[in-house]
Parts: sequence; C-alpha cells; structure tokens
Amino acid sequence: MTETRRTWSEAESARYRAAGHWQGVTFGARLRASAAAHGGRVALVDGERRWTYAELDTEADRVARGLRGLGIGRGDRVVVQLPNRAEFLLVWFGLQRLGAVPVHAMPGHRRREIGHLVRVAGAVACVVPDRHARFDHRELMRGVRAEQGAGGSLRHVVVVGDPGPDEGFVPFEALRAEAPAESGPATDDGGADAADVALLLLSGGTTGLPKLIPRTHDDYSYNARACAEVCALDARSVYLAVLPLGFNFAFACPGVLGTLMAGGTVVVAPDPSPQTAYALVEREGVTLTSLTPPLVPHWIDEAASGTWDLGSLSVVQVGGARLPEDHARKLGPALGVTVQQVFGMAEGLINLTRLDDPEDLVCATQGRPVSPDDEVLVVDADGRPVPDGTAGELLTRGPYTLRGYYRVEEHNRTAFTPDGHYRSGDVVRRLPSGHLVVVGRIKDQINRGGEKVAAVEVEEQLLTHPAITAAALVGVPDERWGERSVAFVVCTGTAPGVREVAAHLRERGLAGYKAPDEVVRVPALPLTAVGKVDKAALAQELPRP
Ligand code: J2J
Repeated sequence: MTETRRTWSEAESARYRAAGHWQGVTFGARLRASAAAHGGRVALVDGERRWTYAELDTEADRVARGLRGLGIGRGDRVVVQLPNRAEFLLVWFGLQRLGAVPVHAMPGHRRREIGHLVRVAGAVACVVPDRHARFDHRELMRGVRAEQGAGGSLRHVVVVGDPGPDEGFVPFEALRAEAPAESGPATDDGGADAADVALLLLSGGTTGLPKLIPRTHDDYSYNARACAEVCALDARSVYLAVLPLGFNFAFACPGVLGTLMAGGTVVVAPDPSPQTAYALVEREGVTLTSLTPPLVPHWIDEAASGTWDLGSLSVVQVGGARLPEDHARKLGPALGVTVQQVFGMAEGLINLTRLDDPEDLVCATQGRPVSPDDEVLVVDADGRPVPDGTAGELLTRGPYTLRGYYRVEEHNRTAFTPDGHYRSGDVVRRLPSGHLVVVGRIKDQINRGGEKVAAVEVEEQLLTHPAITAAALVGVPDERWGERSVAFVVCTGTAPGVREVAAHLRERGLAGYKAPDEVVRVPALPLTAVGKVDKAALAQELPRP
C-alpha cells in the first residue's frame, strides 16, 4: 500500500530490527517455512477435521487462487466475520498468501458495524458464515450490500456454507475447489513487505464508530512470538481457542499465531462452555487456553464435577477485563493449572504475569509488558509521570503498539501524545517490579466481561428512539459481568423498557451485546461543572447491590 500512515520512525524501526524483534518475514512466508520445516505435524483441529502444516499451506494456496480469481490481490482489504471454525484460518492464510489484508470482525457485529468496517477499510469483499447462533449472515450482507450501493468498494460476498438463492454470493467451497491450479505463480505472500499492514483489528472504541488498528507483519508476529516465549510454547503445545478467533487475545497473545509460530497445534472450540472445552482438552491434550473473567466461575464449577481429566492443561490465561482476585486464587487449584493474567489491547501492548511469578503477583496484578522495549508511562491529568504505586493513565509505545489508527487523522491527533505514545485511557498503578494493576478507566467505555462498548456509539443510537430526548450509557459494577451497562434516559411520553430499547438498537443495525442491560428514566441528566454529563453521579443513583 502506498498511502501514508503514521508509523514508526526510521531510527525506531532500525532499533527493533537490530534487537531481533522485527524479522522481516511476512505471515505468508512464515506458513511456507513452517510447512517445509515440520510439514507432517498437526497444525489445526476443528471437530473431526485436521490439517498438518503442509496441508494448511496447500489449503492457503488453494483459497488464495480462488480469491485471486475474484480479483483480490496485494493490499486489498477483506472483512472476515467468521465464527470459531477452521475456515477462519483457511481464509486468513489464503489472504496472507495474496498479500491481502483481513479485517477482523466479531461474530456479533451487525449491519452498522460491518457497513462501517467496509466503508472505512474500503473493503472489496466480506467473508461470512451462512448462519451462526441463529442469525442469518446472508441477510445481514444483503443489507450491507444494499447500503453500500454500486459506488461502494464492496464487490464480493463469500459465504462459508450454503450461499442461499442469492445469485451474487460466492460459495466458499466452490471458490476453493474450483480454483484454477495454473492461475499464475504461487508466491508466498503476493510480494507483500513485512512492514506492510498484515491485518486490521477493531478497537474497543470510545467514539461514535469503532476505529481500525493497522498491524504489520513485523509488529504482529513479534506480538505473538513475545507472548509465546513468556508462555514457553514449543512444538508440543496445544492451544484451545475458546474466545472468538477475531479477538486479538485468542489470535496472537500468544493464541493461534504464537502456537503456529512455535510449531504447535491449534484446536478451535465451537463454543466457550467448559463442557465443550474439557472434552477437547481430554481428546486433544490441550496445554494452554485463554478466557475472559465471566467464564471463570463456570470453568471452576465444571472442573469440580470431577468427571474430566484435565491433566494435560498447564496454563490458563485470563484477560480482557479485570479478574476478581478471589477467582484468580481459586482457578489454579480447581483446574490444576498455572494461572496467567493478561492485560492487553488490540492497539498493541500486552502485559502478562509470568509463569514463575509468586501467587500474590499472579492473583493481584495484571502482569507486566512482554517486551523489554515496551515503554510504559503512568501519568497524571497534566501528562506528568507519577511515582510507582500512584494511579495514573497508562501511556505506551513500543515495537508492536500502533502509532495511528487507520484513516482517521483527526482522531489520531488526540489519541497519541506528540512523541507517539498511545493514550490507553486505562488507569493503572505500577509496582516496582513493573507489574501493572488496572484500577480504572478514563475512557468513556463499558467493559462488559471483556466485550467493549463505546458509550457514545450507543447514546447516539438511543437518541434515534422517538421517545428519548437525552441519554447517557454508564457502566456499573456487576457480579456476573464485572460491569453492566445502564442507559439513563430522559423521555417524552412513556419511557421504553429494556426490551423495546434492545429491539430498537437491533433495528438500527447495532450488535446485540451493545444493548443496555438496564434502562432507567431520569428527569434530566446531571451535569458536571464544565457542562459534561456527570456519569459518576448517575451511577450513584442506582440502588447498591
Ligand atoms: C482490566 N482491563 C483489561 C485486564 C484488557 C489480550 C487480552 C485482552 C485484550 C483486550 C487483548 C484487561 N484487566 N486484564 O487485545 O490481546 C481492558 C483495558 C484495555 C482494553 C483493551 C489481548 N485486559 N482490559 O481486551 O482491545 O481497558 O483487548 O485497554 O478488546 O480492555 O480491549 P481490547
């Protein structure tokens, strides 16, 4: 891609290369090399289906040829919205083989999010399942396609499964099966450069619409490798992907990519229930997996049933939202594993507790940065560093933390400091050991058990309801989710209930997880001294549990 984007300086790039962080190898080339080095080892397992590294490599070629037949090539963006099935990875590596750029969507995203991703990325194609979780993604794509119109970038919709009667949808199976073998030389990566954008991740968001995070081959493979080293992954490692594959945590921290780069095996779990997961642990000899905090009590309870042999499992990572210390203390003994807390962000910086950290650090902190070149600043409201032990905003830059969101120059001017630190919006305390404790947040976001909801995005949509004249979405402590979302609304006439609000937001094309858990009518929204909505005051109005 030739467009200018905010990125690392020449000097920094040289430093990261010299340190060995950036290895100058694309994901397409890495897969080729793995197939050559250990082609017979099992790379991927989905139910009864399994692929060796050599087979995954061949499959990537096949998918790439099919995609190239659609005119997709180097630098083209393709929105991938697939559930936890092997096809996610077949498509992902097929795109890498062309030097094309997957855009990670979440299975729960709907017309508004997908349409936005297509527009901002200028995506030429979307890859979706036929149906998933009782939802018809072809229907969704009809809506997206109609909205984009003839002038938009979107040219193809590829459907995994039954494409339905719609003439315009490309069946994935036909695409990979019928790809002409002779359609041009099979390159490793379409001629991509390791400094190119390899994928676009979605930010949790604090504004009206989610931002896209460009990750390069160099930076993202370092992200995965650095995490894999901390987790001591090797060719015997078996990673179970329980969380959505599109989520950075499950994909590269170390997740799927870290495991594949170590020559291990990735097993995809079709759902995050402990029953499904434990059956796979037994059958496939899973050694590592990752969870968000709301899953932890269920996993502990099911382990206590005593019916499962979890002997192979050695590390369970938990992250995405604050893990209650009590759950952290129970999880290890209940499953017979080492617990690892993960405080990460799709923007870059990953903090992990170390496998040999003392229990108090593992249970009461969210880990420390994985790279010696991660730069972490904890600052007060004026941007001045605070001493260790004092809470402040986390600013960070380093070899795998972005320098600018994709195509939002205006937003980038405030999202980063002038010297390139990303303003995380997280409030942390740093211990002398470098471990961070997440104590709060200054960004206007609700973290519902790891799923991020940008308050402004939902508020804007609430205002489109005919009875709502003002709205504020606030996160409040919740036993199950850590935090739940409460919509405080000012209304004319009858106030809509929580179901009506959810239906309205669904109608507006918003993902279901963004609907408020509760709707509370207030006569007016309280304001702070500077005239902003006083969300802290609103949260106080709720009865304490
Ligand atoms: C408190 N808050 C946390 C934690 C993330 C690994 C793990 C998680 C993510 C992720 C990720 C937290 N305790 N342990 O990408 O690779 C909140 C912070 C952070 C935001 C990032 C990964 N772990 N958080 O959650 O991009 O507020 O990434 O800034 O979705 O989640 O969200 P996201």
